[in-house]
Amino acid sequence: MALRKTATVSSRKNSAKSAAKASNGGPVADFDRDEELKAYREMLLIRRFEEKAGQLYGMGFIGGFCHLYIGQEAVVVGMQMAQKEGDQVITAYRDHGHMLATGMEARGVMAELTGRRNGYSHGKGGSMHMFSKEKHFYGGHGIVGAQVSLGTGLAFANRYRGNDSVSIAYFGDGAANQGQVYESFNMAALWKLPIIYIVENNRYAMGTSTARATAQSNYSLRGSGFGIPGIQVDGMDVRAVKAAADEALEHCRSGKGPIILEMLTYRYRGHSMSDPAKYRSKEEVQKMRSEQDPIEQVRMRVMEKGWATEDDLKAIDKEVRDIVADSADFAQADPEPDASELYTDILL
Ligand SMILES: Cc1ncc(C[n+]2csc(CCOP(=O)(O)OP(=O)(O)O)c2C)c(N)n1
Ligand SMILES: [Mg+2]
Repeated sequence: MALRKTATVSSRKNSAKSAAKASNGGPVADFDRDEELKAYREMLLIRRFEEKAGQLYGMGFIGGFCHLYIGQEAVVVGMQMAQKEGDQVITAYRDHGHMLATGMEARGVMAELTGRRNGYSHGKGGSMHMFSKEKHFYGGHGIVGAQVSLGTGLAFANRYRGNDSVSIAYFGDGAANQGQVYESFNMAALWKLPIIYIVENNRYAMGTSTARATAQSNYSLRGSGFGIPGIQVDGMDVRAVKAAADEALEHCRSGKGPIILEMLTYRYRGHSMSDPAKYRSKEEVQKMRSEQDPIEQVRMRVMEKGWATEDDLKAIDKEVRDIVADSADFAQADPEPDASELYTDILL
C-alpha cells in the first residue's frame, strides 16, 4: 500500500533516508550498524520481558489484567530512537513495552506487575497503571481513549510553558473510534499543539477486527476534518517508524501543530491473558510472525551486511535475558506493600 498523506507535512530532506523502502512503499531511515544493533537490543528486551511476564502470569505471580505487546515492538522502539529528552509518552494498558523503551527499569516494571513494594506504583497500580515522571512516562490507562485527551493536555502544557517538548499519545484502532479522540483533535488543531497521535493499528480491538468495526480503516485520514496531516507507516519495520518519527517530531517542533502516525502493526498474543482466540486463524498469526517479524527483520539485515555474527547476536540475547531474569527474581523476592500503605498515594 502506498504511503498516504492527507495534507502537506514538513520537508523530508532533513531525515536520513536510503533507497530502501518499507513494505508499504514508505521511506525508511538509513540505520548504521550501531542503530541497527540498538534497535535489535531494545526490541528483544521488550519481547523477552513480555514472554517472562506471560510465564509469571501463568504461574500465578501476576494478578488482574495483563496485556502483552509482543509483535508491536518496532513501534515504540523506532519512536524512542527519534525522541529527545523531555518528550512525553502516554499510552493505554498495553504499556510494558512503552515503559521499557523510555528507559524505565525492568525491575520496577516487573515488581509492579507482581504487586510488590518496589514496583513503579509501589505495587498498587499493576500492569495498567505505572508512571515515571523522571522518564516522562505518563501511564498506563485502562479507559480506552482517555490517554488521547490526557496527552493533548500534556501538549497544551508544553505550548503554554513555551518549551519545545512534544507529547506522544499512543492508542489503538479500537480507541480511534472513541468520541473524546475527536474532541482532542479539534483542540489540538485549533491551538496548534505539539502532539503526535499514534494509532497502533494491530487490526483488532479485543476480538473485533477493524473490518467489522470501522467505516474508515485508513486511520491516517482520521484527522482530515480538522486539517491534521497523517502518515501510514509500516509499523513492523523499525527503520520506517524512525523515519516517520523524525518527520513528525520536526513537524511538531516547528510549530505546525498535531500530526497522526498510523502504525500498521500486529499483536501475536491474545488481547489479554484470557482470550479465546476464535476471531482469527493460527495461520494468520503465523504468517505475520514468519514474514514480518520486526526483530527478525533486523537480524536478517545485520547478518546480511556482515555487521554482526550469530555469536554477537547471541551475546545480546544473553545480556537481555539476564536483565529479564534479574527483574523476575527481584520481583518475586520483593515484599508486598505493608497494609499501612493502603491509603497512601491515592485521592480520597
Ligand atoms: C471506555 C472503554 N470502553 C471499553 C473498554 C473495554 N476494552 C478494553 S480494551 C478494548 C479494545 C481496545 O482495542 P484497541 O484500541 O484496538 O487497542 P489494543 O487492545 O488492540 O491495543 C475494549 C473495548 C474500556 N476499557 N474502556
Ligand atoms: Mg487494536
